[in-house]
Amino acid sequence: MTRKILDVPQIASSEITPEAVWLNRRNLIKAAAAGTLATTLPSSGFAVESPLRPLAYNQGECDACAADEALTPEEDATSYNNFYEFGTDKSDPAEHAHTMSIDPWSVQVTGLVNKPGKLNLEDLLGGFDLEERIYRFRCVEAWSMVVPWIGFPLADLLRRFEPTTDARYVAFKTLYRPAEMRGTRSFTSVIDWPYKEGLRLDEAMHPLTLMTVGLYGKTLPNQSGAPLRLIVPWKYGFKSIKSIVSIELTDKQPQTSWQQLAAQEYGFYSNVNPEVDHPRWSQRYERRLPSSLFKPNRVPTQLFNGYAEQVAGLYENMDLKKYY
Ligand SMILES: Nc1nc2c(c(=O)[nH]1)N[C@H]1C(S)=C(S)[C@@H](COP(=O)(O)O)O[C@H]1N2
Ligand SMILES: [Mo]
Repeated sequence: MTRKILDVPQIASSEITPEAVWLNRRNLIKAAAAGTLATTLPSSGFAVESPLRPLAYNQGECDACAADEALTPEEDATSYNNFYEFGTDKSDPAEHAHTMSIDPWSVQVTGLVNKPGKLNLEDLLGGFDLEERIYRFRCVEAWSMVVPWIGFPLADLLRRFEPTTDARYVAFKTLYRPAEMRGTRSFTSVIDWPYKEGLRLDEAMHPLTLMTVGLYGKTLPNQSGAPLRLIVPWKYGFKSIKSIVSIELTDKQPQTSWQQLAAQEYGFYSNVNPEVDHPRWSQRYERRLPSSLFKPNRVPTQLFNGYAEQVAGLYENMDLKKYY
């Protein structure tokens, strides 16, 4: 698949269904005639590739950032994905996630907060100081990448809603819109939708925990979790929930999708740890993308994915084998 770097609305005709090609062409012709190109692209219901917008950001202050490691090429990071709402093959999200409409978008912030409320797309892209953070990202399936994410600390968001003194955990939910998510309609779909994740409040408030709105200088493509996803760099990738619509502060540890599916394999903490194997495979090494059969690019996995200095204190008296 070829990706296009877009800063003006364009249609990648190779990636959309024939109906959408037709519809978009019709709209483009109408728009060109009316001189209102940007506002007449349909915003919901049809397969439209969202234009990626360039973002203004600062270089993140982050001694832990993986700036000395080679970045994974953007093409790999955005064509080899997990986003089960669009299918279970690695190529499914890049192929099908364009069917999700992300504008308008809103995120509800509820539960144990003094000021419950919501944020819309403009608030997310314009209401916070954005910074770039180059992080290692390690999937539980033992592949990994190095990505320049753009976002803001989750702590900045949570503080605006004022968590109460009873709040202990943060529960997240992904958009669930079956009409736009073919994977959720599939007979082979195993997840009890919507996709759910959670963090302890101190993990959520940690400065490395990033609310992410972009990568490689631009807004997130849909397959990467547009318009807003979590990135928790010291945990396995499935904790980094995509396309978030709900954030709820709670006093009880929330149920997560992967725990619900197989609690003995996927724990609530899911900290990257080469000493704690998955019941069905070792976690000692990882395949750094791009990785192929002939050039696997195997690198040793690090405790807390290399962020131990920053985050080990969160788990001081905990048995990491028990709380996997
Ligand atoms: N809503 C949702 N979020 C999700 C997933 C998913 O299937 N649905 N997959 C997770 C997994 S297993 C991983 S490894 C990362 C993958 O992120 P990436 O595709 O940007 O590499 O997203 C995580 N977030
Ligand atoms: Mo993953």
